[in-house]
Amino acid sequence: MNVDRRYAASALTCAVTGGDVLPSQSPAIPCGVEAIVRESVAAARAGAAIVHVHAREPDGRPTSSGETFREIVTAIRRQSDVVVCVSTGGAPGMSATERIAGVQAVGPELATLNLGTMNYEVFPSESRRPVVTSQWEQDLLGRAGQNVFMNTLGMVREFAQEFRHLGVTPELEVYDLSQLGVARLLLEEGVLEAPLRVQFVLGVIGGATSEIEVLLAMREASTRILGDAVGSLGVAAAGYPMQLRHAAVALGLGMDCRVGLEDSLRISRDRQAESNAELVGAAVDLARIVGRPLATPSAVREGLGPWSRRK
Ligand code: KMH
Ligand code: ZN
Repeated sequence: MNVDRRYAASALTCAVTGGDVLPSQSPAIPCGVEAIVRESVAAARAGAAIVHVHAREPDGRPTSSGETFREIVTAIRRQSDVVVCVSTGGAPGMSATERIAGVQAVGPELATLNLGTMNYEVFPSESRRPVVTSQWEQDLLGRAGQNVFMNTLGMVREFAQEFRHLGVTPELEVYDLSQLGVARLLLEEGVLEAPLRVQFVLGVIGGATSEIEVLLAMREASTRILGDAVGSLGVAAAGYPMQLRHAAVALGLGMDCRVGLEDSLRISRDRQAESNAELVGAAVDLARIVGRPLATPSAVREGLGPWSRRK
């Protein structure tokens, strides 16, 4: 990657709903096609160049239905030129077949490729468990301490092959230093091709923590391990205040960044965000304050990798 990012634009992603946070935690989490589309379009209008999309039923339950993903993405495209990134992270308990279904149904411009198997806990201890109202949320909380995010090397290779076949650019989700080694292996094998889109996901229990020093260490390591193959580097950090602190630092460094309700429900210490657009608005303000231009959706499209059919 060109290390002189002094004047470069940063791409802002909004992760609008996710599969981990629970609707009982915040009324702002969009559930059902209509709400997910509405929040995505509003996030784009507020300044996000990319929306990162999971699918949920109207009752909030995460779904892997290809049809639901198709409805969401078709409706977003009708109203906005935002770049759509479909998640293959899915939600706790989904199989590999379920997790790739949205990508197969939609053939999006971007999709996530998670690089390693790891413990993955959103509500690890009793004190961090929210009060929930529905049975499926109770069941999910009941699985605390047993959650493994499966991303075997075989799965990652299969997902990557499918992406290539469908013309989808992978966004590499990197939760830990070890996963940069996986990216290098896949690059050497020809399973992945430069330029790589790398996104650090920090602050998940089971992955690297979210101190700013960790971001700087991962950034340094990615340059050493992947060298010029890195096309873009971004960060998504979990929770308040780290989501917005990382956005500020990433924007200062000319990196990409991600905000949104998937990763953090709060806009300040004592208030929940009312919408994804509010979190995007905060990141847009930070970009303005630190003098960082934000990439447009078409600039993001131009930087997509060699598998993209939409270049
Ligand atoms: N929920 C994030 C911590 C994905 O969707 O592929 C991880 C994530 C992965 O966004
Ligand atoms: Zn996600």
